[in-house]
Amino acid sequence: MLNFQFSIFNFQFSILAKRGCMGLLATLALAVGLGGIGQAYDEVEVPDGGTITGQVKYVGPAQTLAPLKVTKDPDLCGKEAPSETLLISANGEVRYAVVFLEGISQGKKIDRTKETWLTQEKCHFGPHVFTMVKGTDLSVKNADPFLHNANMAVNGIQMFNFGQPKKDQVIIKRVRKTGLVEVTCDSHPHMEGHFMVFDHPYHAVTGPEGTFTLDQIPPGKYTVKLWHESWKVKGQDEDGRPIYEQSVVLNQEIEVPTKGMVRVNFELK
Ligand SMILES: [Cu+2]
Repeated sequence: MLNFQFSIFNFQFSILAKRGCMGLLATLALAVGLGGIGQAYDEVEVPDGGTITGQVKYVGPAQTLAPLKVTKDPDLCGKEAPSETLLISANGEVRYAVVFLEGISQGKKIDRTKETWLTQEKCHFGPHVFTMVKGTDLSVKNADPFLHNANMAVNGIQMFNFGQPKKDQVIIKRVRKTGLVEVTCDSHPHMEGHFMVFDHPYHAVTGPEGTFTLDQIPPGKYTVKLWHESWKVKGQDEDGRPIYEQSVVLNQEIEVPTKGMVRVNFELK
């Protein structure tokens, strides 16, 4: 078992080092935290569940992320695209952080009717960050009148890679692995997005005001985790676009009261 894990470890490292996109330690921590290793999730009634609510704020030095250079299809996509890597409101609230419970093995039912969409429009993946549940479908749409492809790697290992040459073409894929997925388009190197796949329903992405809520949680002690893709530049690609350091992962230990609420705030700096 240890040997097997070690070989995966090395494989992930080689891919990640090549892409220069994300840290190995963060990947491994997330692989465990997302419930991907030898753990199942049981759906039960939660009559006395509690709620976790909170906000993510940026308190570090002022940041101005440069727009990304666009090298293809400028008529529709322009010559530059705004960066969505660190979106901070005037009050310091951070959008597109993922907040989730680590290693929860039992709780509320999973809503499998919820649709998950990823749209390629004007050379942009939207939404930039989202979450979904393993065993549900991801619908990928190309809204542009030229070729995009969606190249998806989960924990650094390729999961899907398909082209979409036609406008309004939709391809639906069932997602069968948990983990952190990086999405890129080989035709437009500035395009990128991220999503996380869980085997449980306790995860959320912060909105424009940096807020999140996780509800119907069985009372008890938990680790709440935050993931953010990172905004700290460590280099540049061949077209001058930034390459960022490893993802930011924060933890907090909390206790969810019976039918009560606990507030959890995170600070990025
Ligand atoms: Cu593209």
